Amino acid sequence: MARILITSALPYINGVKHLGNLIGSQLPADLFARYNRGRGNEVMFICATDEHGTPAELAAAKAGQPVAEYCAELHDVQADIAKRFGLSFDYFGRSSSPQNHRLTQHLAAKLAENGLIEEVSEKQVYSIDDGRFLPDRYIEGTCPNCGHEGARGDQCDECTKQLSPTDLIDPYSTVSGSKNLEVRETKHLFLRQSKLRDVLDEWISSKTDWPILTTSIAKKWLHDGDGLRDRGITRDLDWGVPVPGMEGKVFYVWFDAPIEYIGATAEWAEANGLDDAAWERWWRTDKGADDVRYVQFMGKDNVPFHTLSFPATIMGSGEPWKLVDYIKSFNYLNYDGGQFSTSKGRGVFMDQALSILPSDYWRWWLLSHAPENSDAEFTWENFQASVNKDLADVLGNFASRVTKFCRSKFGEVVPDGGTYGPEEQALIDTLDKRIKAYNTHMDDMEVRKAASELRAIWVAGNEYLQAAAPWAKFKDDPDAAAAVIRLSLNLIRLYAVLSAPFIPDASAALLKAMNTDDDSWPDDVTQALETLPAGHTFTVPEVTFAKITDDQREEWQEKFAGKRE
Ligand code: B3M
Ligand code: ZN
Repeated sequence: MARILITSALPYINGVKHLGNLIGSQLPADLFARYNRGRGNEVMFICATDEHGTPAELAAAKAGQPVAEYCAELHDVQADIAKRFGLSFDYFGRSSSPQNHRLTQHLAAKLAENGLIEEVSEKQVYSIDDGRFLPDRYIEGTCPNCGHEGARGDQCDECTKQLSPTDLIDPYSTVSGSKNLEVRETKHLFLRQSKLRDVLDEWISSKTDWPILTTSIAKKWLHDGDGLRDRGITRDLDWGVPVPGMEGKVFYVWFDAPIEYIGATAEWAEANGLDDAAWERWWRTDKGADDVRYVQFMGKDNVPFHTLSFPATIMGSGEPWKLVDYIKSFNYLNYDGGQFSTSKGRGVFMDQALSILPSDYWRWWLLSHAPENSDAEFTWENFQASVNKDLADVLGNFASRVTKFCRSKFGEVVPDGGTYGPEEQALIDTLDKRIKAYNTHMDDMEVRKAASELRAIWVAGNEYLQAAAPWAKFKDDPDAAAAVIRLSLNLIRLYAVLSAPFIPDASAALLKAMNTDDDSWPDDVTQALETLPAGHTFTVPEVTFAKITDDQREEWQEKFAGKRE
């Protein structure tokens, strides 16, 4: 049994996330967690809300709430929606937790001990009217690089140039709109990443099994321009992990957020009444984590921090913390010819998706169209066609035809009689080959290839049923019909087990209809197809997947075209 540690990029606390965020990290991470549990591996699946930084403070201010209250409320909202999407985290933590505060301050102290923290006096924009410094998203102005108005203090979304607040032309405070600003000296801590450039470069170069998307982004940051620069890790903000000895300063959100992967595991231990050893065995190679395989899931824009800054923090601490073994990064999902956008409220958001269809519909479409090697496009036409075909016409139809025919001829019981012939053996051989391919794609986190193999496994059953035609056999040879149905009922159970990582609710419903809790993974197909013996009772499942109608598709296309209400 392997030990698999899985973390998904932490969603920012501000607001409900859209489907593009979901498929970019949490959902594929859940697929991998469920698959590994299904294979009998020990899994620790961690995520949390990313609660610090200007996104949190600005959103709380907009909501007219104290930021701590806002974060507590939105954490619960996001946790509830994640649950309803079947995201099976072992723990969904909060980066504002005491555990993360402790760990962040501890690691910063270790970095300082090892000479990797430097106090730098730098110029920051101060708003006289707001009585505060304006870091990152507290200030906007015209981009000096491309002239885009509304560039942020940390980045211009138009030309993606990394900016500092003092770079902006004609800046204004996003808190009050005031232009009554001045540049003042302020002291900040810098992580001396440049001193770790070579060891990071060597580490990245050793990751020969990583997707090119991941390593190419890391190499770009390591070698472009003046290479990996020292990075400010503190901010003049009130909300965040306080910097010991520096009044009015907190750690930069991207310094503490990845540390929350560890923090949330410590939160999990506390929530389960376990001691530190319970979480340290996942994160400390001197305390049992040396045999752990650690896999991270994220969107490509998060790759730089996960391949450079966070490893720099871990390596620079000089302590035996677990480093990531594999990073699975994703491109973007676009929406109906444009971009999903949280700030512009464009696209389908997780709560809205669940209000119109069960999560399995979304899980299946998003995973089988995951933006792995290139951006992907959500269109309502494609969504309707894929779901209706794959889920309703193939999987759902197979389960319905087999169970209803059996009920009409033999009752709701696995029929006895008949033996398997060459057709059955041919099907078993096909399934054996395809299940082995499915396992390989899942082990390799090749999400689309795995989905395509699973769909082919469903199709194989339908083609077998069509060819075996038990309804025709029954007239002259009921025993032969019984053998086909007995195998097909067992195939429904097998489909439920294999499909669970993708569509957990439908899989559970099919297992329940088959009146079994045997969800053992099919290492031996012949044996797996004998799990439900003759005489085993079952019930005809409800309609597993109702089709999406054209009217529904048109209504939803209209409803989600514009700004989120
Ligand atoms: N909160 C997600 C984002 O950039 C960011 C990920 C943190 S993972 C430690 O949208
Ligand atoms: Zn620009």
